[in-house]
Amino acid sequence: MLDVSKYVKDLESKGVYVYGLGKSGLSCVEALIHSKANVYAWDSNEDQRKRAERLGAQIHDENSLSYSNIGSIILSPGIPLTHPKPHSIVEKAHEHNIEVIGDIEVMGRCLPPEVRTVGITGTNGKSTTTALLGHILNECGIHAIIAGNIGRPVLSMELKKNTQAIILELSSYQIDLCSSFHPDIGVLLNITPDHIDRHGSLSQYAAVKAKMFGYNTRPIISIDDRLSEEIFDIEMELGKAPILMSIKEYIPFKGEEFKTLKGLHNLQNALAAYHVCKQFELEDDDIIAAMKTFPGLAHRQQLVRQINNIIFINDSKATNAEAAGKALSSYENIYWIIGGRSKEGGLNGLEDFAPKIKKAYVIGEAAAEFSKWLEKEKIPYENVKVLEKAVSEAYKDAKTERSEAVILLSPACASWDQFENFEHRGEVFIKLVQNL
Ligand code: UMA
Repeated sequence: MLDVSKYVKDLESKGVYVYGLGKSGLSCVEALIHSKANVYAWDSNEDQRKRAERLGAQIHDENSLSYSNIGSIILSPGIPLTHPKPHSIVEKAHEHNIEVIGDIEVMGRCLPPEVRTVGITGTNGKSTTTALLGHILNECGIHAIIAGNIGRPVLSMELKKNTQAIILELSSYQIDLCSSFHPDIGVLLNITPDHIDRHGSLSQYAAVKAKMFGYNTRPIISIDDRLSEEIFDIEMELGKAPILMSIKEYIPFKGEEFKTLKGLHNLQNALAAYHVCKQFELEDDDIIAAMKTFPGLAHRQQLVRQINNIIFINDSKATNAEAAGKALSSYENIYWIIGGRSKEGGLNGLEDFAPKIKKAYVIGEAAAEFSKWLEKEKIPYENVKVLEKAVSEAYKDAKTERSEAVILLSPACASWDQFENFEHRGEVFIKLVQNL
C-alpha cells in the first residue's frame, strides 16, 4: 500500500474521518492505520463498518463524532458532494470548517515527486485507455502502475523503487474530490451526457472534468466533441500548449490491425495512449508493437465463450447508452441483455442500431422505462427481471439462428440495483454462461 505518512503528519495529530467504506474507503483506512493515524470511519452498511473496525478504525456515525478532533474527511466517490444535494456529512464538514477530499488527493500529497502521474478522464474509454497505456509503458520498459476508477484504489498501490509512472483513471467524482492534486499529464477523451444527477448539469459535469488540468498539467485533449473542444480552447488560451488529438486527423498507426482495439472509439483510446507515450519519448514502432499485444479489458466487450454459432460477449462496463452503442455497432444478430438502474436519457440515441437487435432481455429497475423505448423501436423484448433468466432465454432464442448470433450483455445502466458493481454483474454473467 502507499505510504501516507506525509499526509498524516500534516494533520498535526488530528484524526481522519473516512466516510464510505467501499473498496476505496477501506483502502484509505488500511493505509492510514499503517501510517499511525487516528482513524474514525462510517458506512451505512454494517458489514463494511465491521471490516473497517477490524482494520483498526474507530466507528462513529456523523452525529457521535467529535469534529474538533478531525483534520480531514475522506469521502467515497459514490457519495454526493454537491448534487442532487450535498450529503449531510459534507454539510457538517462545512459547518466545522473541515476539508472534504478523496483518496486521489491523499495520494497526490504523498507521492514522491519523481513519479510522473497521468490522469485519464472522459465519459467513455477511460478504462481501456488506462489499461492500454499501462500495458504499452510496461512493455517498453517503463515501470507503470494503473489505478483509480479502473477498480484499483490508489492507496492500495505498491510503489516499487523503479516505478516511473502512475496511470490514473479519474472519474468526475474523483476529480471533484481533489483540492490540490493535478496530474503531470492529463488526457480528456470525450464528454457526453452522464452522471448529470451528480453534477447538476452537463456544463457542470464538463467543468469538473476540466478541473483535472492544473497549472502544470500537460493537457492532451480530443476535440471530437463540442464540450471537449471548448476545454481545449480554454487550455490554449491559458498558454498551456495542449496536444490536440482527433480521430478525423492524422493517425500515426493508420492501417495497423489491433485485435483487441476494434471500432472508432478504440481508435480514440489508442490515439490518446499514443500521445502520452510520446511524452515518455517512446518510438512509434515500439508503441505500435505493444498495442498489438494488448490483451483487452475484462467486462469491456470481453469474449466469454462460443457455443457453435453463438458468441457471448460481456460488456458489463457499459453503464450508459453511449457505451452500449459502441458494442452494438460492433456486432450483428444481437440478443441484447439490458437494464439495471437507468441513467438520464435511458436508451435514447441507440435508435440506429434497432435493425441489428433480434431481441432484448430487460433486467432490473429500468424495466418500465426501457420497455417503452423498445416498443417504440419495434424491437421484440422480454422483461426477464434477473440476469439468470436473461441468459437462459437469450440462449434458447439464439439457438434458432443459422448464422452467427451474439448474446451481448451491454446493459446501458448502472448495476447497483441488483449487484455490488459492474464487475460483479459481469462475473455473474460469465458464470452463468460457463454453466450453460
Ligand atoms: N455509503 C454510505 N452512505 C451513503 C452512500 C453510500 O455509507 O449515503 C457507502 C456505501 O455503503 C458504500 C460506500 O459508501 O460502502 C460507497 O462506496 P463507493 O460507491 O464510492 O465505491 P468504492 O467501492 O469505494 O469504489 C470507488 C468507485 N466507485 C464510485 O465512484 C461509485 C469505483 O468506481 C472505483 O473503481 C473504486 O472507488 C476504486 O477507486 C466504480 C464506478 O462505478 C467503477 N465509477 C463510476 C463510473 O465509472 O461510472 C464513477
